[in-house]
Amino acid sequence: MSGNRTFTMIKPDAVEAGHIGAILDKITAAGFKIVAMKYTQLSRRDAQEFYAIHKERPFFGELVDFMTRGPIVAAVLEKDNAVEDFRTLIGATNPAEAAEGTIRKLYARSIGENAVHGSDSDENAAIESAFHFSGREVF
Ligand code: FUP
Repeated sequence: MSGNRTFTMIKPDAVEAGHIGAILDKITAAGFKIVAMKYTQLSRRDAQEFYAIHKERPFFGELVDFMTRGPIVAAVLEKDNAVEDFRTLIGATNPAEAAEGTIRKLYARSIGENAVHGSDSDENAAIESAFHFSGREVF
């Protein structure tokens, strides 16, 4: 089993569509405890830094436009094996390929506007959590 924390964002598409409550329900019903959470909006510089790994990809400009166009919910989640179990709960990046019952299958519109983020490793979970939260904001 790997680490017990991961980082998530409810993305602008899902916030706009009014899905914050339903998505948080799915997350807590799956056994994740919320140990930090905020309603916020990314600046262009924030989004460029957060997604720096994708900066050479053709979709980078659209990704930054999308992630900055409205508010998001950022949260740190705790559960045994958090990173892997949360990736299972959200489903594939492309909602067309996401398993039935996953958050992306239920709420995502497209590969670009895919409702939620989930860290892909323990190392990135720690980096992404520290990007959004100071130590005293995480419980
Ligand atoms: P994931 O880890 O499932 O969030 O997916 P990636 O890290 O591969 O991609 C990060 C974000 O880039 C996705 F959430 C949406 C965007 N993206 C696209 O817009 N097009 C693509 O082909 C791949 C990713």
